[in-house]
Amino acid sequence: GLWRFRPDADGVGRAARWFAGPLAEARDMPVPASYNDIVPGRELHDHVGDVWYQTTTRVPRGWAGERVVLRFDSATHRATVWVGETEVMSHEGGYTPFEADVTALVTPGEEVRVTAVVDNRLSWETIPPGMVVETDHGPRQKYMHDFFNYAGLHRPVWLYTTPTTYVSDVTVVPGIEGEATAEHPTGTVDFDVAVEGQGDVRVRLLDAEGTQVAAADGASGTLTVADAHLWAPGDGYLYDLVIEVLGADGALVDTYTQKVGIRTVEVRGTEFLINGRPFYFRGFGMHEDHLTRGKGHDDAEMVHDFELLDWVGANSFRTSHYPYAEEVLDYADAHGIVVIDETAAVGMNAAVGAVLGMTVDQVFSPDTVSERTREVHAQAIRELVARDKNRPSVVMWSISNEPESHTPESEEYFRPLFELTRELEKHRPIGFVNVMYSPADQDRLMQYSDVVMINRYYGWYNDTGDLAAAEDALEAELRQWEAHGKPIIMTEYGADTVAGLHDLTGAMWSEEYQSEFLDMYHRVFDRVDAMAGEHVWNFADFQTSRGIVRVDGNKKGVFTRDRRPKAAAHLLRRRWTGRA
Ligand code: ADA
Repeated sequence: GLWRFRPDADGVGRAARWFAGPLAEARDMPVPASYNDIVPGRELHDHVGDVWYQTTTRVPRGWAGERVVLRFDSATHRATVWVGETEVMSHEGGYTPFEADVTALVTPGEEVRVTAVVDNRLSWETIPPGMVVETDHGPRQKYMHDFFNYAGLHRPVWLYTTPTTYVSDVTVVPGIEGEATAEHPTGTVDFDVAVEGQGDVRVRLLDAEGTQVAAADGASGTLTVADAHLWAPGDGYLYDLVIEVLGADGALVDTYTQKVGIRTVEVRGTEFLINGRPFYFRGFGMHEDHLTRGKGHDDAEMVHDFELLDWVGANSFRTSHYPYAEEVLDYADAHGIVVIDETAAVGMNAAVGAVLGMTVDQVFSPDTVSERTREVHAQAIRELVARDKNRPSVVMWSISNEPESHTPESEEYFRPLFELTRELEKHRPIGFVNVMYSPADQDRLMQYSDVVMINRYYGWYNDTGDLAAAEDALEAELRQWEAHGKPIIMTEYGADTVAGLHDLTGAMWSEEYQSEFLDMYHRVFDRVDAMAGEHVWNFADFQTSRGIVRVDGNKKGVFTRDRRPKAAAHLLRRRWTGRA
């Protein structure tokens, strides 16, 4: 709902103990939403530093005797939270959840005051990196990524309960016995349940009709499902793993239901296999980005975007360039949409930084992106995997978008992060997204990646306006990558396009150019056997910062920011669905 809100440019709020009482001189601010574009003018749009949020809510009387938890689905980029006057938690990283047990601080039947201070400042020790420069006109936020640094409480905040003995975690790893492509496959579900407190665990697997298909006693083991209905692209079939915790007297003390999709993911040669069948990624790099609410989650906007993906014939997307709201992943799980799940490690590239107005000689150095950044990055990977590990929609992790990847320093930075991701992840491929400044003959990171993911802009930033030259250059580079013997996914290709601008010569920025540009890429993809996917940049136009020369944001969307189709959307629909 509406929270009380107040920016704190001078950082006086903590010293003045603003959390200790009702927030004075506050205005109303919706949650979830980015705060930046709610109020006209630049004050909040360009705000640098802390903002304060506060709300009061009544704790239901029926919660007596329960454990009460306060959960923020995200706070961008770091936050500290108080319940009443007690500080309960702090969190770094803008796109993953955090929570605290607040049982001792709330009284069922009475009101509780929650205050959060949220800081949007990026530094060399945040993911994504950035910096704040002090100028005569006040602080300015500089960052090396091409999307607006929306901040605040973009996602829901929850007060929820559990019993005092409760299921605290569960990991499921699905599999298929024997031939994955068999007509009646036998599915397996490895499970591992953690319980806080004393209790015996019993698990039951129910199909979508609620019929029990397997069961077991114990906190870990493997369930076998004869004639399993597999989770597959376009068919988001989910089983319910019902976890029950039984007390000493055999009474049920907690129950938790985990959705499970039975499917396998495997890279074999240049093929990306889901359930043993080659999968070709069709879709987009996207953004959480809307008018007014910025990155704020909204179910109506989300469902509309998914309907547009379906209309255009997309089967997948990448969460460029940060973990998306959990509601988005829930929808993908339930509808069989395939997801490449990405951390917020975007902009670790000095060349990209230069384009975006930031001058850095070398992006990996003790003074810039360093070992300290790597610790924060590692934590971002841990939190992402912990959040999304059980999702059938997630078929691959991307641990960074477009980092410098041709220098020894970049290899030294990333090698431990690839190792960490492999330790955390037992059954999915992992990778990163290569930038055009680190081409095939220079890259040092692809050896650690299961799939070649590359972003290319031949015909836009390179061979600008010359699609014939771009076609040759693109094919030549794809042939080099093909020699790696791995599947290739073009994770970005696109041209800025002003909706409604038409030109008979196919001039850049026109709808004609965008269509010819995409057509050219598709011709090349169809000639290269190792291609395993095409994700157009971008699904929709999106907001960027003032630090980059753009007209009203990035216009590479095939839909406008208010989701009207450009001509290219129809072209993609014809290619991906065969329908006009
Ligand atoms: C990069 C980057 C994107 C993007 C694109 C562009 O490749 O990965 O975030 O905005 O450039 O449009 O320039």
